[in-house]
Amino acid sequence: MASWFWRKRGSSAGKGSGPGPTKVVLDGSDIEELVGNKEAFSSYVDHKFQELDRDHDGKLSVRELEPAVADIGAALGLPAQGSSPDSDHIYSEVLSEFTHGKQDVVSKSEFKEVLSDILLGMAAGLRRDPIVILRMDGQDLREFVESPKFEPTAVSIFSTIEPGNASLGKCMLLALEQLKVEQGMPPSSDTWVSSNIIEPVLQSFSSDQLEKPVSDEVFLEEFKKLLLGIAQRLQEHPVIVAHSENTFNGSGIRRLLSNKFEVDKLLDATWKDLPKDRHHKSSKEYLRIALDSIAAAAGLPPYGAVNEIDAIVNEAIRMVNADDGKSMNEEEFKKLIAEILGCIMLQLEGRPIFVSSNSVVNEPLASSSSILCPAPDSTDLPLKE
Ligand SMILES: [Ca+2]
Repeated sequence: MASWFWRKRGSSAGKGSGPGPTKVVLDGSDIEELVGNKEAFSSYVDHKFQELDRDHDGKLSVRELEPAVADIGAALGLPAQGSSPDSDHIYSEVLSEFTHGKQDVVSKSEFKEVLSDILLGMAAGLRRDPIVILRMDGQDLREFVESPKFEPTAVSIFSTIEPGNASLGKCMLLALEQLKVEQGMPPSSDTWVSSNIIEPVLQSFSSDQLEKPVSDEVFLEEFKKLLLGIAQRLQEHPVIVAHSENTFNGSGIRRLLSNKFEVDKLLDATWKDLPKDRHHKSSKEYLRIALDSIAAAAGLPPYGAVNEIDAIVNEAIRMVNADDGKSMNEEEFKKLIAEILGCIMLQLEGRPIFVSSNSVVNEPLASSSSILCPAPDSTDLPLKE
């Protein structure tokens, strides 16, 4: 996905062969434009299909679909297949979208239909929560280090590290974690960044020096050197970072609760799935599971994903005395859920929770994510602004 947008914005910015833009916002409008342009989308599908259909039998086997699924996964920001059961589950969902869960070959029209659905789904997600793609080439970092902001920032970071006997190396690594993408530093917790950007620069320091305890003056000087080294390294190996932000402000719950039909349908279905005793009652212990299954419809993250939200949910359950472990009938269940959602909504409206995340999407930009790159012969069509 990234490379597709990249080229588009890069060319429309009229920078020619110069360096690309350092910031691109993915808000889904480009995807909608491609899918909405019949001619361009058909030619895009033709090209992709041809590319995937290795044995040229006019159909795609599950094996032939695999690269497409991997690309869609990468475009969705998923880690590579096989790296976590959660994301593997999504990969198999994408695959079964294509095969409808049973077929083992897919025709071109089926491929086109499903691809269009998936792309539009992604576009809707991006419209809700845009992703900002940042190209970090060291320039912002150098500017930060050379600005008057650097010293006070570094001093305040150093003061939070509890120097004591900590070595220079340790202090600098801890300090790097506290620098932000806005300051030009890609996330140092990322393994690619750590081994390809930070490690090589650290090697230019003597190990003797790195192991010594450090004063704030020495720290300031050496940290500056480290950052300038990193900036230099980034210039040679720019890092692409996908930055996304979500604000949970209760508006999703308000929207849901204002639609009685949708709430009833959702709660009926949720109640049906809960385990019951022989009196058709369920335990209040299952309320949390029920809440989790309606989280997406209420614009909330899944339980366990955001600590601050989990705390609000726990507090809401406690506030309506839903944590007594007693059993409830269907009517009580619906009333409790509505009360809990109301509590969560008021909390979030009063104090919205902001979550931001950064992930490094380095290589795909240049090479892998081909499913969402334009076909060479249709390059001009979807690329027009
Ligand atoms: Ca085939």
